[in-house]
Amino acid sequence: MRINGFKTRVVSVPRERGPLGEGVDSLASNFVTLRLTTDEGVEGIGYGGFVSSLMVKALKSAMDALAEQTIGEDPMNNEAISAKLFALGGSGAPAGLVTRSISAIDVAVWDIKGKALGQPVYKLLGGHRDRVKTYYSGKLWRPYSLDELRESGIELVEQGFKSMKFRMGAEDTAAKELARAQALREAVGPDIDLMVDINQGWDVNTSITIGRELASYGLFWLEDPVHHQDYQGLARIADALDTPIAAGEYHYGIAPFRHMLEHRSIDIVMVDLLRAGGITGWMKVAHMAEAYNMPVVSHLAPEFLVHGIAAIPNGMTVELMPWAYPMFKEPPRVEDGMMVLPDKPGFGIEFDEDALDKMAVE
Ligand code: SMN
Ligand code: MG
Repeated sequence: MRINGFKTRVVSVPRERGPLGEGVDSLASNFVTLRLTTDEGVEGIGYGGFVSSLMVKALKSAMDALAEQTIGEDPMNNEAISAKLFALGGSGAPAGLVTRSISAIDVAVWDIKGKALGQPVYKLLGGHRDRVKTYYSGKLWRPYSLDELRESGIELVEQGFKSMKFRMGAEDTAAKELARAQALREAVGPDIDLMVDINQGWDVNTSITIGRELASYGLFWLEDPVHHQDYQGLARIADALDTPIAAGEYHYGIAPFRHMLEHRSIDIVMVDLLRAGGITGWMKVAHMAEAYNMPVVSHLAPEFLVHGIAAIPNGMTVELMPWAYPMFKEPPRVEDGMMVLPDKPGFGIEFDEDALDKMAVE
């Protein structure tokens, strides 16, 4: 079987306002959808995205140029395809749009592998379980007022979610930051797992000072308190606090995870699909984390990463960020707070072409 063609298109998908501020790109997510075809009629899908509207056309150009280079390749050879594309995309230090493009192509390649072999991707990757914990992450953003936090938290509990993530990191005093945690905890009660994402908003001392106060709200994890490359700073925070520190979403490729793990910067390893290099890179990080006795959590793209978390013994929970869901016919189901793996071959999801037509840019 050989890859014999591809199709990309740019779409702008409306969504809940947020995440971190108001303004341009706060009401829609931009994606480049990818269909990779083969001479045997098997087709794989993927997408690149989570980039600004300014960059999305450049992402499409990069993806087109790299996808062109997969023509004639055997889609079973994901490592060979990935190595070839990284070399062509700027061997040495590829990141940014190059990695995001290669990741999308890698996802489509894995979709083809699953469909050609008649197996869901999570089984090809290891098949550790067929339903996984999930937490809701598409609300409780930074621009929410305390009242909005309370109301949305209660709504999510009413919808059956036992676990959810909110945001802090932009208030001008520690008291205002802490008020957010207090408001949400009081609203949802003691039995709901609450994660908090700081999105690199604090420095080390602020993280330790506020982090100690946060302990009384029983948080499930504290995410990205400081700049993602401050490996030693994160390690100081992780040492000082009992609340587990989660980080990893901002890193491109696999080597930064080695540094975070060696420095004991984190307690929970968060891996982004599009920055890690697709499923191929994501799985390498997941296995590296296992060797350090650490759990892995997914970042964005739940429709694909539910397969990664289900495949591995150290998969902890899937981030339910529904931003890409309007592009698909049947996004993964959630039952009793658990995401259920589709039993169809490949990733078990299909683009909704009518929806894509309506959201197409140009
Ligand atoms: C996040 C990152 C990118 C887009 C939206 C939200 C956030 C998360 O850091 O962890 O979900
Ligand atoms: Mg985050």
